[in-house]
Amino acid sequence: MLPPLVEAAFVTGAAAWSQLPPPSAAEIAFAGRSNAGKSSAINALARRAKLAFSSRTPGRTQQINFFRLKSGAFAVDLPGYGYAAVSHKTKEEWQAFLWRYVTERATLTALVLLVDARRGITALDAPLIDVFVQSSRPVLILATKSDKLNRQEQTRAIHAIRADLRRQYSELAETISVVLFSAVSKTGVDEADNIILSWIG
Ligand SMILES: Nc1nc2c(ncn2[C@@H]2O[C@H](COP(=O)(O)OP(=O)(O)OP(=O)(O)O)[C@@H](O)[C@H]2O)c(=O)[nH]1
Ligand SMILES: [Mg+2]
Repeated sequence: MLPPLVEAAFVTGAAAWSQLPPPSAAEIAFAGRSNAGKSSAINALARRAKLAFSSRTPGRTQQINFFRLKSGAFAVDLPGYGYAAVSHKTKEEWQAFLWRYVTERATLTALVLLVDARRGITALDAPLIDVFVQSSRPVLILATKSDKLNRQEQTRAIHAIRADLRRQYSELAETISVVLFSAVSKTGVDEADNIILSWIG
């Protein structure tokens, strides 16, 4: 089976609700803090170096970018949240648009949440997980940048994330998957492919 993001193609970017494409096929959002590695994860899954724009400068992805997949579904690269140096006004506007997209977009069927493996789930990520769990939509947590950890630290990081989730969502945990990931070493790429494939068929 072809990995689901291979041959993904950029369709459009939206900087406001009115610029979103009309809802059609299923959308899978890639979300996470600024600099967590969302765009890099999309590139790794697409087996392309520069499909989604990745940058050392946090807050670089400034719009909601839509990529059409082979299956007809969309992968959606979201601007990061939690980057303090963005002006307060801009930050608030982005948070509101992002929040509206994740809570109101009818075609948004699943979430890929990028968290830094060294940092785990933060207070800024939790509300997003809540929205998806409460609506019974699946969540894949990619604990990324795992290439920066040794084996023991990787194991600890994954256990800490799973323990956090069990504490929060005891009976609902089966809609959440956690995968150790790296866009650099490609750890977890095949596993993420299989989970995304199970969502979009
Ligand atoms: N070592 C390592 N660095 C990574 C990995 N993934 C991303 N990075 C680096 O982290 C930085 C941010 O990556 P992006 O993919 O642009 O992050 P993003 O979440 O899309 O960032 P924003 O769009 O600005 O919110 C870049 O310097 C990447 O090269 C990874 O798996 N390992
Ligand atoms: Mg980005």
